[in-house]
Amino acid sequence: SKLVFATNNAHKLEEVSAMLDGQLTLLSLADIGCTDDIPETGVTFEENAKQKSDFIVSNYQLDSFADDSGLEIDALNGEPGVYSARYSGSRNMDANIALVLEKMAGTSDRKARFRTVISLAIHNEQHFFEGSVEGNIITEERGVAGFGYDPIFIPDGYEQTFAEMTADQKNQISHRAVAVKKLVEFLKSR
Ligand code: ITT
Repeated sequence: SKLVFATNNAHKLEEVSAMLDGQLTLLSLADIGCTDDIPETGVTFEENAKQKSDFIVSNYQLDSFADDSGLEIDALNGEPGVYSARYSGSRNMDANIALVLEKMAGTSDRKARFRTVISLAIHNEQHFFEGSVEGNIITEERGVAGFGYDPIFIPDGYEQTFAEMTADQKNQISHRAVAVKKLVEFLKSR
């Protein structure tokens, strides 16, 4: 059976499609003709992810999952967190990264993590799958691959930022990979 991936983020769709490697047939929002601005008003990843998957169930009567994710920086009390996509007030990632680096200037505690919560709405049931990856924020951007905050995040145990890794490398170890593996295991077990 087919599952809608309720995201407008082409990078998420590409990463998750690569991770699934054909194990599941995904429908994109484009595939189902959804051009709505899906509401995302929660204050937690769980709430936002659930809003996105619920929206597809309510409006399209299709099973669906959604990914809500972001970067939590210890020295910024967990910011940008659920505000990661628009931390500077817009979706401009140059501005978002610049704001993070400015707020972190002179800060020696660089510890941070990426988190993903996947909400699965299937057969009128609700399930959540989480993934996170610990790491550090560097002081200037490195690398051009990936998306979002990848150029300033080095996962623990590595020397490259996510943006210096190949897509395959990032997709082996990322927060999203951890959550997607749990989603796949769950779907296989049913
Ligand atoms: P959808 O809600 O349509 O899925 P979005 O980009 O708005 O797309 P979120 O609300 O979950 O998604 O915001 C997540 C933001 O966190 C995203 O825009 C990036 O800035 C950042 N982010 C999430 N995963 C990331 C990753 O793997 N690498 C770098 N940054 C990431």
